[in-house]
Amino acid sequence: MHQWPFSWLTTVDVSRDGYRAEALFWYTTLMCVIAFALVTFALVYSSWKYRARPGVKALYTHGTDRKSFAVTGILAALVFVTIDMNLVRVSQADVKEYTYNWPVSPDTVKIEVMPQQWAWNIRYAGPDGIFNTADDVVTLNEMRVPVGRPVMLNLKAKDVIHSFYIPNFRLKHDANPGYVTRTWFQAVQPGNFEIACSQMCGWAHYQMKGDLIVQPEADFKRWMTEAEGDAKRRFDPADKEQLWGWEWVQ
Ligand SMILES: [Cu+2]
Repeated sequence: MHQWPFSWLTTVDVSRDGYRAEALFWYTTLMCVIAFALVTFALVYSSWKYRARPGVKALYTHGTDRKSFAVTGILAALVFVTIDMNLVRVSQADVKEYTYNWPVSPDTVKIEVMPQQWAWNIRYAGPDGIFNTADDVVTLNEMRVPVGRPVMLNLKAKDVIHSFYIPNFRLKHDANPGYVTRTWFQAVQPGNFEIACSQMCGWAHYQMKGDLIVQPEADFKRWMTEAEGDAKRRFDPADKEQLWGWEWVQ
């Protein structure tokens, strides 16, 4: 976990990979601040330097001469190479090392998430390791994960487009009706964190909140064992609605 100079302005980052988004965000922000300061300075300075004075006429230009074109071109190229290209370079590394680098270790926690207007349905495979069976552990607006283990999500919306957002992990991922999207994260410290929907999905969009509870391994195991017992008791073969899960997409 890295801390950035302005991290106190935002929620605490408790993820293994959140620093990637942080780096892109703060780099972009810093560069915009610098560019804004330079442009403002140039504007104020030029207004003062080329102003009308007694005996001197104000200088006006539309910047259509060769020299102005050259200066503008060089500055634009400089901005493009130092800011945009660098962002592409850094984010390409993130894509390679994180975004599509799906966790493959056997201790990966797999969770299916089906948001709907306006709640989060959460599903674990249960003891058989297969999704959409009677022993699945299903919760509402509550996702529990162990600290220090990769968590992989399969997302699919029930009705409209939603977006799974966990600010403390710098992670946002769309959930669409009709097909499965995937993402993953890993927590580095325990605690209770917010799950929010970051896609305007109807009038109660703002109420669409869930809890992400990150627990020490032993606590998580204890909860899971208990939940698996409950799952068996609660399953009602007559209720077809409850099997809303799908075959896991790795
Ligand atoms: Cu939503």
